Amino acid sequence: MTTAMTWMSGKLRIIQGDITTLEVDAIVNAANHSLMGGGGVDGAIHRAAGGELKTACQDLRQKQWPEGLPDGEVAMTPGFNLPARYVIHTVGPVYAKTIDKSELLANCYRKSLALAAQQGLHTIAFPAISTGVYGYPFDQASEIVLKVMAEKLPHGDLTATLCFFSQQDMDAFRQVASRMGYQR
Ligand code: AR6
Repeated sequence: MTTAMTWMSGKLRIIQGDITTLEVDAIVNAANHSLMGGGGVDGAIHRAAGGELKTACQDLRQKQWPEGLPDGEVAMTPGFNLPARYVIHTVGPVYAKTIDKSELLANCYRKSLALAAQQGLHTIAFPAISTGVYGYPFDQASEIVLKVMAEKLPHGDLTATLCFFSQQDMDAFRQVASRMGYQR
């Protein structure tokens, strides 16, 4: 894992690594509507958390989201075998060139932060939601993330980590932040 970099008075940090190894209050899962697991970071989180996570997700589906978790919504479970205490599951939008889905992606971040704050948590880590299988252009997604963090982090008690799976993504994010004028 490379050294972390921070913005926003240390409240936003970025690292390169595997989100399933992070000892934070909550990690965010880039899930799908079914909440039943999948590939990418979703698959990694389910594997690392163990089978109890799927049972907890089935329970959420039955009791709260019988039609599936909509885009931009969030739902929380324990972290089970993960070092993180909780998993906040969210569904990023599938990218479409002709439809502006930026608010849906922003909502994944906004609502995760709000839920974490509401639960009294202090540390939360996000993967790069929607930028894998769901095809959201990485730079556009990064701009959205930075705007939400700049809007929300100053007002609360939360420290957010953006966990990038590749060094290339981490470098690209850093460039977007500098282009947008964020000072480290
Ligand atoms: N730690 C951190 N980041 C990771 C990890 C990991 N262990 N594994 C992958 N990534 P994706 P999406 C990065 O495709 O685009 C699933 O099948 C990855 O490199 O996981 O929101 C779900 O079930 C990329 O940068 O999520 C949905 O069906 C980022 O995580 C669908 O994929 C997101 O890539 C969701 O697609």
